[in-house]
Amino acid sequence: MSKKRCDARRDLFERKGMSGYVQQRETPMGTYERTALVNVRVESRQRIPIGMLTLAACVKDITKAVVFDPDPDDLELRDIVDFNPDLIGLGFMTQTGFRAKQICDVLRAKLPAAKIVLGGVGPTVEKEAVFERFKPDGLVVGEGEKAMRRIVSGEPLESVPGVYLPGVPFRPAEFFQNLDDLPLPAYECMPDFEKYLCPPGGIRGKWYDRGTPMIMTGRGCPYRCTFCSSHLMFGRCVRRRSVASVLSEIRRLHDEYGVDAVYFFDDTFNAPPSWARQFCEELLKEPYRLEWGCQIRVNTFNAELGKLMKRAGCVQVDIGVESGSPKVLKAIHKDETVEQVEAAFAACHEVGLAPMGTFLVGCPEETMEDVELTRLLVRRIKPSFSEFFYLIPYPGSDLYDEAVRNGWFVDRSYEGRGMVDRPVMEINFTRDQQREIRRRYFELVAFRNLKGYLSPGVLWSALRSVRPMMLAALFREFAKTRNIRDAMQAYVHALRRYYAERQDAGKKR
Ligand code: B12
Ligand code: SF4
Repeated sequence: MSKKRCDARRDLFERKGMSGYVQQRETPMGTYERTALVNVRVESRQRIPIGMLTLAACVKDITKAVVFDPDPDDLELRDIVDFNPDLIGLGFMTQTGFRAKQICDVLRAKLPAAKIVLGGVGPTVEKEAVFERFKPDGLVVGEGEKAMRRIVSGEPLESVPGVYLPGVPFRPAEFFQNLDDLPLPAYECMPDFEKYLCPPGGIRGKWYDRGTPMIMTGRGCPYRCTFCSSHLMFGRCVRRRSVASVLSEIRRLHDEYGVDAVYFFDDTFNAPPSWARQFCEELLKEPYRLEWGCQIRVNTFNAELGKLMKRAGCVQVDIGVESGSPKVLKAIHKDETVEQVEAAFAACHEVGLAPMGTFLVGCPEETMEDVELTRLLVRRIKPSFSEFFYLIPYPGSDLYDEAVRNGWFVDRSYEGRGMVDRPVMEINFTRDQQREIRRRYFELVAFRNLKGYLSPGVLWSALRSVRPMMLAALFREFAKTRNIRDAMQAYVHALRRYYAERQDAGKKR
């Protein structure tokens, strides 16, 4: 490709911004004809890979971009190999690094001519180590859209801001100051996208025939929880899309895909609360009725906002409570108080929003007295749903440095999907003690959780959707693994397949 053509295209890109590039051209103009964007997943549960779809949207006019989301046990990667890409983008978290390496090795062997570029939070927080382990052609640190666009356009990797290459001076990635300049996720770049629009969806205790696709309304979080590494990707300053831009994404999902529920995966939906308020007011003016869930912080929430959210269709809010002990909240820099937690849950119950609480096990400074404080708090606030996680330090977070400094780690492999189910540090409690604490927490909320999931509406919808192939998948998996969780996942997999096939058949008719 001539330098002149490359420069001309770059000029255009600079002038028009990325949003000008949403049309898929017949003849791609980029250096790479076919780009495979591969989402790395270790769970059989599929969620729409919003990051990869946004990357695809930014390059699809200059390359044939296809987003793949291979199953964790797919070792052949036939779909990707058959696509025969000349550029492969692999996106992964620290947690999914081992599967990314597997995919990288398979694709290298089967597609030796293709260039491989890594990106996502995993490579971002450990660029040197990941580069050393994968030996890719390039590694993108931070937000990937602008860098990916430059790469596909044919710019030498070493001159692209955001690309890390050993021995080459590193320049941080350019990011979108105004998120409205980002194109909407390119669902059409995922061949089996319809498979992801499937019940029950991610809002607990609800059943949506088209699932609950994920929407990000902003990037960045101003808070400083020690266990979080989100700021390394999106910074500490919140950038919000305009309400109009978010509504256009919802409208598209509603009009083109029949979606009637979504989940907002922003780090904090109500930061700042003024944006959340404006969003609800505008959503209320839309002609359709949408149900939705989101993640909120308690220090910027009150009954008035809750009431408005409820009126605008919000049915569930997820709240990271973490602990009922002021001492522990302080140790993890949560910057919220137990009183604020109680007030927020009371407000949710008052206005009719189902609050889900997530809590941590094994925090710094946590003793049995603090565990007891958490148990008492759970009793008082009565979450509609509760989840309890072991505290896991991810590279790049303050907690990680603290854990290394203090020798708290007992398991640093980050491998396997069991990661989220096993303690990896011993601070004040042994691993067995942490397992016991978590078991007792779950005992405390078992009835409430069950009651929430087994609402008559959900049960009826679930029963109506049962098909022999799903039961067969469930029993087959249980016979193979003797693990009820794996069996349930196989069931959900079969359910998704069934819905996708039904939708395909519907389209053909
Ligand atoms: C949604 C989400 C999830 C969803 C996943 C949805 C999905 N489809 O993937 C669910 C709920 C499943 C999830 C689970 C977990 N998550 Co999570 N999750 C998030 C969250 C809130 C948003 C991710 C997202 O979609 N962002 C929006 C898109 C646009 O960003 P992105 O995906 O990062 O992609 C951009 C860049 O990374 C880059 N990029 C990505 N891939 C590629 C590839 C190439 C080639 C290039 C060039 C660029 C590039 O460009 C993209 C566009 O800018 C983030 C926090 C955050 N604010 O990002 C945490 C986060 C990613 N999760 C995190 C963690 C720890 C987890 C869990 C391990 C938690 C747990 N203990 O269970 C599990 C792991 C699940 C698993 N088994 O793999 C951590 C990751 C830390 C780390 N070092 O890896 C984060 C950062 C949150 C945190 N508190 O620190 N998560
Ligand atoms: S855990 Fe949530 S609130 Fe805390 S810093 Fe991370 S994104 Fe922000």
